[in-house]
Amino acid sequence: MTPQKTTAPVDMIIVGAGFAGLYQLYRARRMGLSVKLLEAGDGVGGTWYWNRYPGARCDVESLDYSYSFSEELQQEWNWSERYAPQAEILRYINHVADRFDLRKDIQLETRVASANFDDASARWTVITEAGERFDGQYLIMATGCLSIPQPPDFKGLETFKGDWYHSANWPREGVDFAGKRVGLIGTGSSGVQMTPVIAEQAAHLTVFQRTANFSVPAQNEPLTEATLAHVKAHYAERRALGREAVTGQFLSANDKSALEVSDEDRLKEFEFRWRGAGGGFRMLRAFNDLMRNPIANQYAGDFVRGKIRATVKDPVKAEILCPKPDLPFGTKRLCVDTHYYETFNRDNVDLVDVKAHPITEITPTGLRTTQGHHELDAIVFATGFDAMTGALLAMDIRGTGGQSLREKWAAGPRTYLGVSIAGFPNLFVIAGPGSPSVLSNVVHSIETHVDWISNFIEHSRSRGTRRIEAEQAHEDQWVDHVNEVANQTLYPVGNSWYLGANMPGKPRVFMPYVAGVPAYRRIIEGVAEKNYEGFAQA
Ligand code: N01
Repeated sequence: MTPQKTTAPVDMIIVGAGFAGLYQLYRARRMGLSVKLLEAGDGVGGTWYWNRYPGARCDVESLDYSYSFSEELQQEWNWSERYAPQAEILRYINHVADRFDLRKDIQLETRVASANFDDASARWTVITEAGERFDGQYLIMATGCLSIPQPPDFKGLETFKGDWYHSANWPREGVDFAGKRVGLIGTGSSGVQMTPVIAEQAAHLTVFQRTANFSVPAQNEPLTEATLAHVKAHYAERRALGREAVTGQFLSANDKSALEVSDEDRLKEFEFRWRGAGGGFRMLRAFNDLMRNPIANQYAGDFVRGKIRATVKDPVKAEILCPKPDLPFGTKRLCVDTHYYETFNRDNVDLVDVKAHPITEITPTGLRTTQGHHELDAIVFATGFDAMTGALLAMDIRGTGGQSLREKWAAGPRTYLGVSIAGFPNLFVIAGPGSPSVLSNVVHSIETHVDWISNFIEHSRSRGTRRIEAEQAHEDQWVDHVNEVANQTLYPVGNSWYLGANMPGKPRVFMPYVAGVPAYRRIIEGVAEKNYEGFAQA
């Protein structure tokens, strides 16, 4: 690759055109900055551009999982369902790009290979895989937490004569499974969402499950005109409630311990959250100690196991689907489904426990486990992502003195406030490790970060400083704090991608900040009020 000539310098380079990158571009423009946004895909949308698998939809309600920065936008857009499908979310993001005339600063089909900070000029040089060079004062990583798919690493895959797909790299034209025998590997959110849909299309579906995860019903439904009108008339209140909710989405949290109520009342609360008026992540807010107290947590786990056994008619399948005691409820990202467990009552759906009988190889005609061979026409991998750090470490990012981010993060990610990295001046990460990020309504967290970063840059420029850099001591304290609060919860017990446990060889560090959105916002606002304490500004 021969580096090409540098394009005209800009104030800000943004990497990624998902929810985060687009809002950062909007804010930077309003601050009068010149901006270039680089995006690997040939369209905007980030996660919602790539993840087009059947059944893909958000698991945070669309009325919350949407931008709040523009009153006009939230008044004019009509979500069709409580949890909008992928295609609708992608239409929304495209609408935002058009409505705010963002496309003129976006360069598509441009994957960043490296970024180098120059100490003398306090500027970043970004080089793309095609060898194009960009020069910017600020570098904003809006690269997403779940954007680098875990490649399927199965012996014999190259010999398979059928077609295979990864959930995060789905053919744009869709896939017709009619008449096919389909194998699905992976039962996280992606696998759980696509199972009922593929089961309806395919002649036969075999789900290969390694770890039984907890899934709760979404209770998805169409949004009526009356509901939309009501929400729009009170949108400011809804957003304000979201800001004060632990996850950035109001889910009527119950501030009681699961241990302080009677068995009957506990069951009533769980039932309420499982059924129509509840649904989705409301279950996690049923009691205030589900993620802290192992007994409270077990009550929730037992409740869901009871539901699985009551739903799945075949007791052998039901037991395989029941999460085991070594996985506390909610410590792997809770799945939110529509008829997932019911699907295993269909005649054309089988379930294979690949923890008990591991996959040994993919063959030309299917897949072999230690127990036998399964004939398949197509294989779907819903095997997840190199989460939170994958996209950042896929690039060769070098800060002061040429230090490499890959080396700095060799033992796990280290940030100050989840937004900045000591030794990497003028670089900000949106909704990255060390922030509430994936434990929250991420669109809310994105807006919080973009607003905070933008205000900081405005503040710095108004004072004539050119360089912003997190101080090492403050970063160390933040990392300790993130670990300390995580260790007060049950989260680190689950072998989840939150910990990097899904990637062979990845360091096990609990990456998101668990103290919740309001607590986090108060911390970063406090830092700003103290002239951005913990940052060197020169
Ligand atoms: O990935 P995952 P995902 N052999 O890592 C299994 C977001 N999301 O794409 O648990 C056999 O959760 C693996 O098994 P195990 C959401 O934040 C949101 O489903 O490692 N199995 C697991 O079952 C979510 O959490 C939505 O034992 C193998 C599965 O593959 C995140 O994205 C929708 C295997 C991977 O599950 C990731 O979800 C979709 C192997 N070699 C995703 N390797 C919304 O609803 C892996 N597995 C918004």
